[in-house]
Amino acid sequence: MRIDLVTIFPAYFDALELSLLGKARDRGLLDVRVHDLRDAAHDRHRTVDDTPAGGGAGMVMKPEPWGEMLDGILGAPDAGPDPLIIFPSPAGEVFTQRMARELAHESHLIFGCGRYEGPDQRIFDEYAERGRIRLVSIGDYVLNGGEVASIAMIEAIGRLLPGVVGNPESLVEESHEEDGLLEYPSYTKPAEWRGRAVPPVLLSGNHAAIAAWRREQSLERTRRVRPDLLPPEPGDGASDSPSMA
Ligand code: 6GU
Repeated sequence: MRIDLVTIFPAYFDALELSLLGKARDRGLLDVRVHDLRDAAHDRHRTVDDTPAGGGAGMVMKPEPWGEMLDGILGAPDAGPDPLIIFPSPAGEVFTQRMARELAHESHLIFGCGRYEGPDQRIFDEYAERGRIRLVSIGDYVLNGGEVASIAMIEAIGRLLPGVVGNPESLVEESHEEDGLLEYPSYTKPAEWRGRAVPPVLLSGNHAAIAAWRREQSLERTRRVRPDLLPPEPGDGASDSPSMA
């Protein structure tokens, strides 16, 4: 997979040289290129922002540097056949494991990292007309820019690429995978630490009992901290609430 990143803080993406993703890059599974948006700003101060039309607080990113940078990436001879531009934004659709799985099938992603109030709307309009663009949020809170959100998404997507994670089975039994439940708790040796024992069933060698215990732990944890992930129980529907009677 090819990934281009456009940012005014390229150093954020040094983190993508570490760990599994760094190894995936060394092995040619992932081709990451970081572009400094200021390289496409040609005034003496390399200005990328300006005051909002109509007034108000904050600054808006000027369209010209974004246009030049994105045109350059999209028009390069080695661009993918149908690149997808992602603009991290708290105003976007919410990123999920399902979206990570979808995006892992793309051949070329371009992450546009906005700062301030984000890019001029005409950037979205221009590139939506010329190709594919999505605004994506990583959750209901506000970051200072798209860089950290991009790193989170790239890690979630990158680890799903074939060959990136050594043992593909370790991808399956995880929170949000397969059954949509949270992961069960994990233990290792020693069997007792500070008076706390590993649950005996895990040392029993009884694989069916272990699987049943893990399933129950997943369900209990999901009910407790993320009941929104569980399928609605019969009788939970709005149509059979008393107020609808
Ligand atoms: Cl993608 N960007 C910013 N700036 N804040 C966010 C976000 C993205 N997702 C959640 N908060």
